[in-house]
Amino acid sequence: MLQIVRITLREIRLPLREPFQISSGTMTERRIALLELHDASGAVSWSECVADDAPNYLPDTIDTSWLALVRWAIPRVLGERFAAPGEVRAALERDFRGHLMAKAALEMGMWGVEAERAGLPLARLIGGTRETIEVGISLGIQASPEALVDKARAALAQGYRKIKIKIKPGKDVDFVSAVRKAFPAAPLMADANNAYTLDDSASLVAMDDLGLMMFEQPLAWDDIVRHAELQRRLKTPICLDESITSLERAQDMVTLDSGRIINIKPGRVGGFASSIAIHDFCEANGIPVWCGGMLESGIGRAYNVALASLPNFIKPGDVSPSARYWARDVVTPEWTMEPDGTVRVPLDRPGIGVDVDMDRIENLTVRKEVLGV
Ligand code: OSB
Ligand code: MG
Repeated sequence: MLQIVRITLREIRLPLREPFQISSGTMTERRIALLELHDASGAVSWSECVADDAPNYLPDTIDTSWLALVRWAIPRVLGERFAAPGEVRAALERDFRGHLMAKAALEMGMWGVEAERAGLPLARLIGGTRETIEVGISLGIQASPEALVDKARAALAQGYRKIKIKIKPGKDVDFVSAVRKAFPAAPLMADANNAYTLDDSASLVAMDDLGLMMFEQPLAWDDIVRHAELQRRLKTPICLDESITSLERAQDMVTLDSGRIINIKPGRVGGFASSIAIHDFCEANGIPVWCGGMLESGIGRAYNVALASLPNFIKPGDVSPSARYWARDVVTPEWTMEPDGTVRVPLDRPGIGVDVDMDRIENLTVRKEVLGV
């Protein structure tokens, strides 16, 4: 029986080693909300909210998520008894719309606590079958095609199994073509973060013969219908990210053929129960999935690694090692990548697989709120 008696919410600020530019904005520092969850049994675990400062990815921000957690989500869970973490989602969904990133942070934390309680690695608790995860890198928009080629060369030399190139109109065909020309056989893909409309699909069509693994979320963040029209114009599979916020949206994608691959980010879909449901549905329908990332600290990364150990995560995920993002992470050991481009799933200890560096967290904390006893 899970029973959370206290949650400490913290906001930390973590500067990125280099700015990360996507079509809708540039990030130089992450504002990260962390949850420390205490169970009545004495088990403790941590989780992370993926919402950032601005609503340029989805509507959620760290400040709206904080409010949703304090005012609505945490009060539904605190002191309540749950037979299993899979039951938390229903408690958070009843008459409570949206705020999926807040719900996900709390729900995932309950899986982390249950893993501690049960004495199981998180990956094993959820039925993960992999011992290693294949890793891809997500490269932000660069100043020139030459600069991008240099970044891609360095990433391939480090062993990355997939290179994802952020694009937007005017920073697309020349950039992606230059990388393809330099590395004719490399596993490449492009992510537009909603920067296109059907009217300017010509540049996507112009990249259709570059042998890309997929185009990620070219059209609007909440669109399913227009992506189906775009998919009809392209050979390259479309992968949806922003548009897939639930199992139902994944079903819609398959019904309409709006895309053929899904990027699952647990923080975007409301947590692990929803992620697992989407994973299982995709597996049954021949849709490959991979685990996306939101520039998480080592705490959120632990959940992504555990999730990506499920069997239908058959394409490399955006689960780069700590050193890709941070001068120093908030966990020990930090997440590392092997020379063959894989991250090891921590299977030798219960829980999320890493220790939280409390001194570092205290130093980085800019606000804190304690709920419960
Ligand atoms: O679209 O996948 C995205 C980061 C912030 C917001 C949106 C996205 C991303 C990434 C980063 O691509 C992937 C990573 O965490 O390495
Ligand atoms: Mg994306």
